[in-house]
Amino acid sequence: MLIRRPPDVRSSEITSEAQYQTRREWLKATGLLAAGLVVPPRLPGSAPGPDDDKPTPFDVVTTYNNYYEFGTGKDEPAQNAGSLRLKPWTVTVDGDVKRPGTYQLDELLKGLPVVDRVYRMRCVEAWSMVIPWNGVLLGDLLKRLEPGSKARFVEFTTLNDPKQMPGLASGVLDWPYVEGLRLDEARHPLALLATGIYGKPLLPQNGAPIRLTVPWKYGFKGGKSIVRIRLTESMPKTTWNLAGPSEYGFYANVNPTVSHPRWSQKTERRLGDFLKRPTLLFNGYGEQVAGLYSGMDLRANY
Ligand SMILES: Nc1nc2c(c(=O)[nH]1)N[C@H]1C(S)=C(S)[C@@H](COP(=O)(O)O)O[C@H]1N2
Ligand SMILES: [Mo]
Repeated sequence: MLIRRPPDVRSSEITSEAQYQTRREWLKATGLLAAGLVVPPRLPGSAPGPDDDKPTPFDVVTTYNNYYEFGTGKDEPAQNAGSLRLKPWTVTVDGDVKRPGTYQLDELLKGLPVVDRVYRMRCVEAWSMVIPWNGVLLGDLLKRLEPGSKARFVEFTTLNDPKQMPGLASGVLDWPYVEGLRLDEARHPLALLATGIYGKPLLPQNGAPIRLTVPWKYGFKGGKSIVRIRLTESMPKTTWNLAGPSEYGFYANVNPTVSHPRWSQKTERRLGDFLKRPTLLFNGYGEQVAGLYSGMDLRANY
């Protein structure tokens, strides 16, 4: 998704159908497929089975990351984020909200029910993972903070500390990293503020101590290491949208029929899989979330 320098959109992540055919042909030719020595690849377009959503191993989830404040390489966040100071951590709440303030994180979340959620995560770069999170519902926190009558959007700003984050020295994005949701999206019960992963406290490379996960949207909507939550009347100006408005929309709902200008979004590579799989509208969460967008043109509002 990087627009000024693309180190992480590897050609392996945008393997074409032609390459797919070649692999299949090769398997056939070597007789491996017929001999039952390899699991027959699922054909593109066939429905994923229940097994296909098994959690991506912990080691992969915590070493293959996008967190540009710690470097644009997938391995750099795990290498560079370990020393991130997580305590004290404050979150400033402002804008059109009845309980503004700068809160200690513990205080902000105290008493909110902690839930476990295993979510697919589809990066706009056409790879995906399945991640077991725990955390609090963003909707529960918003109820506590009481948005004002004019609030229609929620903006999230993430940590911008050059002393701790070597990637900030690069001009790869305009910092701080800002993301946002419409208020009704933010209140949807799938929108999670994650504070844990695989039953452990969240690791810095995954956005400790608190990050957003919005499983029906591309991964970049989930800002890591949040320090500010602002309720606004107008649509927040978000980092990736500002960087490449034709490539990264505000909505960023996973949608196989809306291509990125530089690659198709029809398929994805699930980390650990040999072959690509079809990408699902709303990342497979359409039954729950499609109603948020009824009457909206998803091609215009990508
Ligand atoms: N602050 C911040 N948040 C971020 C990013 C980032 O570079 N900086 N990358 C985003 C992108 S592109 C993705 S795909 C997810 C990756 O989350 P993960 O590394 O925990 O799987 O984090 C998102 N949140
Ligand atoms: Mo991403």
